[in-house]
Amino acid sequence: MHTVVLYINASDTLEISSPNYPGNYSDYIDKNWILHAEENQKIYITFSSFEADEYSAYFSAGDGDNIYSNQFFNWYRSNEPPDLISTGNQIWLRFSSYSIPATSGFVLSASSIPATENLTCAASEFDCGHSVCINGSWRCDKIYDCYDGSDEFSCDTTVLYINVSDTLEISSPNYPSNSSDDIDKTWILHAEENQKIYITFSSFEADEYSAYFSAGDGANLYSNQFFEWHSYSRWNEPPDLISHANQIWLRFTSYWSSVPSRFVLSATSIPSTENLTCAASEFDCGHSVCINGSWRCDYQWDCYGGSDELSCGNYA
Ligand SMILES: [Ca+2]
Ligand SMILES: [Ca+2]
Repeated sequence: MHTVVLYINASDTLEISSPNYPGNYSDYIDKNWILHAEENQKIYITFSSFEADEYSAYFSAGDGDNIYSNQFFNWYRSNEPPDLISTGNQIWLRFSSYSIPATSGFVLSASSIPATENLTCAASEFDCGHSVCINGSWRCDKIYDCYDGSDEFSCDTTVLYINVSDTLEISSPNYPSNSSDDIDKTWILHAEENQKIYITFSSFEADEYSAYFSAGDGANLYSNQFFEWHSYSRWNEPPDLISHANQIWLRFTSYWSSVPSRFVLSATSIPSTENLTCAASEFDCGHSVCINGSWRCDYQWDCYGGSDELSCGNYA
């Protein structure tokens, strides 16, 4: 690893380019820059050129002077990267290549700006957070542009309402056929006040590499997650679930369509006073999730967070 440390005076701009620019960068580069501005300044990065093959190079950045810590950006598309702005007065940049390239790499400018300045995304842009604004047309294009992937979140979402005591049936896309290999589908279920949502699977088939199912409380996808299912040999036996309040989100992703990846579940609105109590033969994952007791301490994570594999002595 080759690291260059640079200092930028207030209002100054430095130009940084990939090794050998404008010639092609070579393979197996791992070059880092750590930029320091003065107190009460931030560092503003803007690219004037970026040509990197997605399979041959990778650009990343983060706050502070610890490479790999506080990362907020990565880029491996061969199109124009957005402007970046540090949170404090230090930023690290990294450019690595890992195969024979046919492209020239990048040129960027790093400017020291007052810490009071921020980037605000335009209406035509998507806000990745951390003052990173991408082209709005890159939202839901099945390519992850934001570091946290948020530009691809909630692109295929169905919102459903369940009346008191009613049951809805939800199945994977194309059921009973297998899901295609690029599904990322979410459902947000709402019950009435003082109700909860009870989920029970009547069918679940998937290979551990072909699909992933997760669930959480509330209507904010990816928040308050309490369940995931991708166990090695247990695809057909997910436990029942119950929400804490009157909303739950469910997510199903499918990566590989040549093996079965499909399910059917029922979602029922039940009084909020009801709970699941695990039987003596079951292990209690918490949050009313009860798994087969024989799955305790068997080296596979079945509970979300892996509580069934804690205190087993297996990893002592
Ligand atoms: Ca995208
Ligand atoms: Ca287990």
